[in-house]
Amino acid sequence: MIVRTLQEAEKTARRVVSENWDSTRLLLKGDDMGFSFHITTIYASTETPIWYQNHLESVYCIEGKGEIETVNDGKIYPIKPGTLYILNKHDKHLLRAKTQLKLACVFNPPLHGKEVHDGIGGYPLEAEEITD
Ligand code: 9YT
Repeated sequence: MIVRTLQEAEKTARRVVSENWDSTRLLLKGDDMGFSFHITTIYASTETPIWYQNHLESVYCIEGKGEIETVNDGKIYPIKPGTLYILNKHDKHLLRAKTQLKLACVFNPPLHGKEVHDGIGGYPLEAEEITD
């Protein structure tokens, strides 16, 4: 059994900060669960290009207002509290935050810990682990 709190994890290397977001990675590859689980804050008035070619991700909105645009077909999906979006096709997309967004994110395969987006908005399969 493992128990962690967001409040404690935020004070450690589990909180990874990028240009448009920060993300506290509460459950990682090292926990051997087959997925990782993160609480992510997307900063207000930002647009982030994302393309997870190596990962599947589902994202549940806890707080805030925004939208996703899928790049291949130009479709726009509004995001509000209660919305779950599921990137089941490695969908290349733009994530727009109108206000600050709080998101709960699940990744398969799990992230190792220290990943930040590469040039096309994705993560490599290998990365430095957080082991605390
Ligand atoms: C929604 C999304 O993927 N945002 C980028 C950060 C990511 N959730 C992460 O690395 O935790």
